[in-house]
Amino acid sequence: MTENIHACCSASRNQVLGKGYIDGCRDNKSVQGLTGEEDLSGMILIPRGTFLMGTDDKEGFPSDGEGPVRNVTVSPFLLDTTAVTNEQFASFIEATNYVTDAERFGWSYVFHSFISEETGKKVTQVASQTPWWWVVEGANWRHPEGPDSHVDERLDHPVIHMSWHDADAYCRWASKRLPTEAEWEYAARGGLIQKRYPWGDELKLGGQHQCNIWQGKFPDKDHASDGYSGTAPVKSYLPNGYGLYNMSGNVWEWCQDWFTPSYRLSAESIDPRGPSSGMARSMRGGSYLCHKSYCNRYRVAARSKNTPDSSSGNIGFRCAADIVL
Ligand SMILES: [Ca+2]
Repeated sequence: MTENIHACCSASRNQVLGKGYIDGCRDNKSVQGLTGEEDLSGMILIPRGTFLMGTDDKEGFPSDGEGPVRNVTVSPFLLDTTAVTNEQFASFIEATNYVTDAERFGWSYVFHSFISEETGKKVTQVASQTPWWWVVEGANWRHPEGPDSHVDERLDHPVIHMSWHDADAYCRWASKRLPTEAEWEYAARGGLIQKRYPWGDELKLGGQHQCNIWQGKFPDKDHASDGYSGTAPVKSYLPNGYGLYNMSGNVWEWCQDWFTPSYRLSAESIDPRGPSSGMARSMRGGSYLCHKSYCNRYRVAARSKNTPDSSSGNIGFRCAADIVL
């Protein structure tokens, strides 16, 4: 698989078009181990190790910079066992009165099928390359589908509509940091070697879904046979070998690194931290919108990116931390 269809993952703030563009798209048929015990802060020790990072999988996207497979050594660190939840993020807001980028801009991208009829009537703009992302005024972490929605019933779901700035601010408040891409991938693999997913090479195990992605024809109908349309609680499905939940699917997770497809070719082999500058930050893990027919970036080696001020209803994060000796 060599086609780069990056834009499906999420949209950037600078990709807004008039909503009338949607009508022109509706007829487009091509749119288609050794782990520490979890500590009191919900983190777990990921041990030092050298692993085979990246993939040359035929299902991968070489133009994303997934390959070549190379040896990378990662120092021990702590990682949240789950994505940061709405409940956790609410504590941060209560303590700091932080204003997220979605609130500052006054809008965020919401997937079209989750928008109420009332809110939809007010939508006038969509993302240019991904018209299923509608610009919803008043959409933010607390109101994920717009002003007439609320997270009250989803406190154990991952917080969404997170920009990289928001994720970084939360991490700093919590005396943590975002994981590097190398840390994220090493942890996601859960001790397995060059497997496609955190649990192995097959998408289902014994016919059972292992993650929250899309089933059906994207972007029209999600059959949600994995149990969820939209986000799932952060401890849904079985954890991987390191005790980490939902490293595939559910929500994209911001990483610390700036993104370039070529960095891997010159990266150091011990604790690579990404390029020194860039236009977009890396994201990992895929989301509830990913589907094999369109964007199979719920593989552990898959990569995506977005500008650090962008947010949408499928972007969250989890925190890492250094080990203090
Ligand atoms: Ca699903």
